Amino acid sequence: MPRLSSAFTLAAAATTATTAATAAPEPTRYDGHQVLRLQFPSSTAVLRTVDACENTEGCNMWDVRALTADMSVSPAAMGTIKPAIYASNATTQVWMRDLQKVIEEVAAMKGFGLDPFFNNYQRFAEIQRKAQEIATLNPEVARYEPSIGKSSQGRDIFALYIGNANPGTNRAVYIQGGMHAREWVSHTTVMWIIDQMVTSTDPVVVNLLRQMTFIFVPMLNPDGYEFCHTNTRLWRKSRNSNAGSTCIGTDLNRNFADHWGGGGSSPSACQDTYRGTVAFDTPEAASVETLLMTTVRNAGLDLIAGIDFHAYGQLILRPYGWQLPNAGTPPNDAELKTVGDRMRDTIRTVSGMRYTSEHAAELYVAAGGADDWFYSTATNGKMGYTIELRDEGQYGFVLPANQIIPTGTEAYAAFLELAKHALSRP
Ligand code: 0X9
Ligand code: ZN
Repeated sequence: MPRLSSAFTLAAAATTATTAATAAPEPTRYDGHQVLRLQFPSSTAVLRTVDACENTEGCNMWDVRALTADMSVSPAAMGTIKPAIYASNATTQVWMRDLQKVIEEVAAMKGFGLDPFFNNYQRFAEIQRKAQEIATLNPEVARYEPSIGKSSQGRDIFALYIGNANPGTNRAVYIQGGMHAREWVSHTTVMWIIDQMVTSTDPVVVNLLRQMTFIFVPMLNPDGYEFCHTNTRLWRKSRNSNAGSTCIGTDLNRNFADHWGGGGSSPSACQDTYRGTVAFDTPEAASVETLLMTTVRNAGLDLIAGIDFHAYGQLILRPYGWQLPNAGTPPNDAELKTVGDRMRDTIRTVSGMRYTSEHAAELYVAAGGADDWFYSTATNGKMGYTIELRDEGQYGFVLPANQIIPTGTEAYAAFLELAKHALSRP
């Protein structure tokens, strides 16, 4: 199957990526924006149309695959995008006719779980409060770390350490969510995994907590997340200002120090895949570097794996993300594939949902990602994954809150497979 090999950059829709720091905080509306799934006859046709979207105000790339692309298009942008779609011989499915209406409808689709926290998407302060509460209620297994660093707007990036203070081994696993602001189910999933682990009576989980340390950062990009709530639902990046540009933010998943600056990362501050001026020039990504390279190591912990939760697409992605597998795979690709496939199979058993297990670059090449850095550097060649959670595009980034618990439940099962492997691997 043809694969996208050249770099793509998610669109800098004027409404989402070029808002100046000083602009009045008018919430972005998406009235009449259509969300399209395009099916292309060739990968060059995909790239041409992605290009057209990127260069058109009001067009926003949601997802790109080998022969499909999802994008939202404003009524004004349609005049430019339609001819580009026809020229590329793509077939079009309209997944949403009016994104604004969908956002409003979805706001009413709350969950029905016992804990109201997981029945809706909560704001930063509430998620922070909940993380503190979990540590307070479970002092024997959990410790709240108020700040591993501050975001560019000064919010604390909090962490939770879970496991025995006196572990049977010094092995550790790192789990993060919320790097991309609009991928709200990634924040909730990390919180769900924490909540399930600390309350579990399952001997397997109790043993994992006795033997290992788990370090969770549920919200790596608090500024972007809050901005989604107050202004622009589809915001992706962080919220730092950029020297010499009026455009805001960095794609934190292009800001890590593994093949930084390579394919699929943009040098332009106005793009949604802007990589920053140098690796770790964002306080958010730098806080992960300090946590894993200094704090965790100084604590004598041996990091075995890092997982980075995202949405959407239902994918278990393993390294490399910076180069295609035909150009080379990690020396322990067989191990990474075995565990990735196991996570996929577990999800299918637990919820019936279909996830795909593959190399990250098979989705598209994108360098400077956290997963590659977890793999190569933070774990020194052991394990790194990106998990793209629900759904397959039906709601995409605006996944209804009644899917928070089902998504968390399947991801928790997958995570336990990785945790068990991290404990038992030689
Ligand atoms: O592009 C990304 O950062 C991830 N997809 S998302 O739609 N959540 O933005 C995929 C990252 C996969 N990993 C690497 N390419 N390293
Ligand atoms: Zn993401």
